[in-house]
Amino acid sequence: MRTEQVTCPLCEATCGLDVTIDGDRVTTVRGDAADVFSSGYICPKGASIGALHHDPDRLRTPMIKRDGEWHAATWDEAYAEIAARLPKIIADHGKDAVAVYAGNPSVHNTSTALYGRVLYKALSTKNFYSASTVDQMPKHVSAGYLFGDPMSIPVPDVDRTAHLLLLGANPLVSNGSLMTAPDMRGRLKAIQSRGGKIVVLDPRRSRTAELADEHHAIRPGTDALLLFALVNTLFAEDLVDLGTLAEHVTGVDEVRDLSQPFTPEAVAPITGITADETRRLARELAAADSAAVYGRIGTSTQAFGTLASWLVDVLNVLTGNLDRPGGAMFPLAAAGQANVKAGRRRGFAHGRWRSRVRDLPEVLGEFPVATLADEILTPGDGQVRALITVCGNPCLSTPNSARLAEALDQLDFMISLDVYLNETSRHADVILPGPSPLERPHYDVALYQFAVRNIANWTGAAIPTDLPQEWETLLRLTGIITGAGADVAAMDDFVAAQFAARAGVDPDPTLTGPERLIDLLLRSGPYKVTLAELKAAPHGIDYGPLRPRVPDVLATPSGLIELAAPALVEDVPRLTAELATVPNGQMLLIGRRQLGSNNSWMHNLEPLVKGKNRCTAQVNPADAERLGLVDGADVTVRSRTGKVRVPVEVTDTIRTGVISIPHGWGHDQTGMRTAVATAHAGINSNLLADELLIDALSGNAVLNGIPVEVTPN
Ligand SMILES: Nc1nc2c(c(=O)[nH]1)N[C@H]1C(S)=C(S)[C@@H](COP(=O)(O)OP(=O)(O)OC[C@H]3O[C@@H](n4cnc5c(=O)[nH]c(N)nc54)[C@H](O)[C@@H]3O)O[C@H]1N2
Ligand SMILES: Nc1nc2c(c(=O)[nH]1)N[C@H]1C(S)=C(S)[C@@H](COP(=O)(O)OP(=O)(O)OC[C@H]3O[C@@H](n4cnc5c(=O)[nH]c(N)nc54)[C@H](O)[C@@H]3O)O[C@H]1N2
Ligand code: SF4
Ligand SMILES: [Mo]
Repeated sequence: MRTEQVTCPLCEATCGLDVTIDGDRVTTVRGDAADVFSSGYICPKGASIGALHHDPDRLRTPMIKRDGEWHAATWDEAYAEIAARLPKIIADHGKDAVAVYAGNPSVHNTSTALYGRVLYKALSTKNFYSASTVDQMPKHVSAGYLFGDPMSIPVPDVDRTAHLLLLGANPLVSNGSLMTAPDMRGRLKAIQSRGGKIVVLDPRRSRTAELADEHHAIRPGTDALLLFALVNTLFAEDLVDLGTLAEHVTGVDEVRDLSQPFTPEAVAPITGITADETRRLARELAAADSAAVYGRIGTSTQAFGTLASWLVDVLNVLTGNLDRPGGAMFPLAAAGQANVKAGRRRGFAHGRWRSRVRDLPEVLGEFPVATLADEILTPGDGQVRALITVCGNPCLSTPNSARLAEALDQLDFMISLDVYLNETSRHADVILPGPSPLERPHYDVALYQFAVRNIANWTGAAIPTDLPQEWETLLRLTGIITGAGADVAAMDDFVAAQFAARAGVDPDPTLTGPERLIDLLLRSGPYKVTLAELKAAPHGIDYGPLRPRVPDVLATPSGLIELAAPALVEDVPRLTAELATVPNGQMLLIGRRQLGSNNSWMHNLEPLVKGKNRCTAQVNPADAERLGLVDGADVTVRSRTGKVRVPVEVTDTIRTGVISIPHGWGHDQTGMRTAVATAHAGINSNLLADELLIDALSGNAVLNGIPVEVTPN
C-alpha cells in the first residue's frame, strides 16, 4: 500500500489528490489536505480518477479499422498504417489537406500541451481547429486587443475581493474556468463572511446563484447589452474612477461615447433586467472597496461573445479594479507564462488569413470549428481530406455535430489520439491511446497561468505503464510527417534545445521529455525554481497572492490598455442594431454543466452516471403550462439543424422563455466501446446548435441562446 500525491488534471482547478494504491489497484482517492492550493478539496470527478484508470473500456492498445472492423494492433502496425497513408495525402493534396482538432483535455495534459505544437508545426496546416472556438476564443480576442496579448486574461482575485459580479459562470459546478481556484464554494463563502457581496447574472438559478447574495435571470445572449448599460451608468452618474490605472489607459472618452445609446431603459426590455436594478448594480460595483467582474461560458458562447468579454474588462478598468488586489489581476505562473517579455509592442491581430469556404477569420492560428465540416465537405483546392484529433470529441461538442459526423465519414484518413473508442474516434482509421492520468507525470503548464494564486506543483506518474507517453507518440507522428524517422530521443533533444534557446538556460542532461522542458521553463521563470525542488515539495509551492503587473504586462502598440481598440469598436454597431430587438417569445436553448460531467467523456464511469437521468430539458412551470409540457414526459426540441426528444424537468430555477439541456450526452451511437455511457446515453444537445450562428468577431460558436421550437410531441 502506498499513497501518492497527484495533481488532478481533469478540470482547471488543479486539486491535489491523495491516491492510495494497493499493488496495481487504486483503493481510495481523497483530497490532499496538505496541498498548498486545494487544502483537501475534491469533487466527484477527481474522486473517480481510479475508476477512470481501471475502466475496462479505456483503450490499452492502438486500434486499426479494416473493412469497417476494429482490430487491436501493435504500435509498429499503427505507425506503419499511418506512414503508408498520411504522407501520401500531403504529397498529393498539400499541407492544408490535413486538419487537426485539439480538444479540451489536450490543455490539461503535459505531453500534449508541450509536444502537440511540435506535431502541429510539422503539419503546418491552415486547417487547425480546437475546442477554443466552442469556448473561450472571444476572451482571447478581447484580451489581445485590450492588453496586447491574447493570453493576458485577467482573473478575479476571489480571495481578496469585496464584490464579485459573475455572468454566465457556475463555478460551484464547473469548479471555475479561466480562474483556476479549487474549492470555489469555500472561496465564495469567504467573500460573504468578510462582508463582501456576490451577484450572479444567469438565466438559471444555478448553484452559484443559490449561494450568491443576488441573482438576476438575464435573457440569454444579452449580456453585452447589460454590460454596456452598466458602463453607461458609470459615466452618467460620474462613477468612473480609474485610480492609479489612469495613466495606463487610452480610449475612455471613446467608450463613453459608444455607451450613449445603451441606457438602462433602452436595454431593459431585451435583457429582462429593469433600469433601476441595472443602475443599482453599477452603483454597487463602483462603491465596493474592491470588485471583480467575471464572465465565462454563458458570456462567451453567444453571438456577442467578444463584446461581452471586452465589456467585462472595460468595467474592471472603469471602476479602477483592474490589476489591483481584490480586483481582476494578471497571474504570473512559475513556468511558461506567455505574457512576460517586457517591452513588447507588437499588439494583436486576428483574421490574418481566412477560411476557404465561409471566409471566417483565423484567430491564434486556428479557424472556427463551426466550419470544419464545410472544409471537409466542400470540394476544391484546399479541401480537407484527413483529420487528426488530439483529445477531442467534436462529434458531441461542436455545433451541428450530425453534419460533422457525416463529414468525417468522407475523409480519406483519420487518426484519433484518444483514450476511448467513442462518438468521434469511431470515425477514425487508427486510434492511438495515451496513458491514464495516474500513469503520467503532470505539471499544469496551461492552467497555472490563470490561477488566483501563483502556484507550482509537479506530479510524477503514480502507476507504471507499458503505454508510451503521448509526447513520444506525438514525436513519432512528427517523424512520419517530416521524414525524420522514429528516433524519438533525437527529436526530443531537438525540441529541448529550442526551449533552452528561448529560455536562455541549459537543459539538465539528466532529464528527458516533459521533465526536461518543465525544468527549463521553471528555471527561466519568475521564481527560478528547479524541477528537483518542486519534486521535493509534493504538496506544491505557493508563491503567494497575485501581484500587480501593469504596465509591464501590456503589449499593445501604444503600451497602454487600449480600451477602444478599433477591432472591438468596429463590432459595436452590430450590438447597437440589437437595441431594436423586440423579444418575440421564441424559446431559447441554453446549456448547463453538471458535477459528474466532464464535457462529453467521463460518462463511462459508473460513479458519475448512476442515479436519475440528468440529461433533461429544464423549463419554467409557466412555459410548461403554456406549451403543454408534463414533468417527466418527453418533449421534442427542434432547431434549424436538428431535433431531439428528451425528458422534461419542470423547475422554477429557470427563467421563462428559456430551455436548458446539458451538453456532452448522446452516447447512443453504434460502433463504440463505452458500455456504461451507452447505457446512460441521453441526447446530444449539439444536434440543435447551429453551425451558422457564430460570434462574428472571434468565430466562436453560439451554444447559448439558440432559437428552438418546443412541442410536447
Ligand atoms: N452545447 C454546448 N457545447 C459545448 C459546450 C457547452 O457549454 N455547450 N462547451 C464547450 C467547451 S467549453 C469545451 S472545452 C468543449 C470540449 O470539447 P472536446 O474537447 O471536443 O470534448 P471533450 O468532451 O472534452 O472530449 C475529450 C476527448 O478527449 C479524450 N481524452 C480524455 N483524456 C485524454 C487523454 O489523456 N489523452 C487523449 N489522447 N485523449 C483523452 C476523451 O476520450 C474525449 O474523446 O465542448 C464544448 N461544447
Ligand atoms: N462538472 C463539470 N465541470 C466542468 C466542465 C464540465 O463539463 N463539467 N467543463 C469544463 C470546461 S471545458 C469549461 S470551459 C468550464 C466552464 O465553466 P462555466 O462557465 O462556469 O460553466 P457552466 O456551468 O457551463 O456555466 C455557464 C452558465 O452560464 C449560464 N448561461 C447560459 N447562457 C447564458 C447567457 O446568455 N448569459 C448569462 N449571463 N448566462 C448564461 C448557464 O445557465 C450556466 O449556468 O467548466 C469546466 N468544468
Ligand atoms: S475540481 Fe477539478 S481538479 Fe478538483 S478534483 Fe474535481 S475535477 Fe479534479
Ligand atoms: Mo471548455
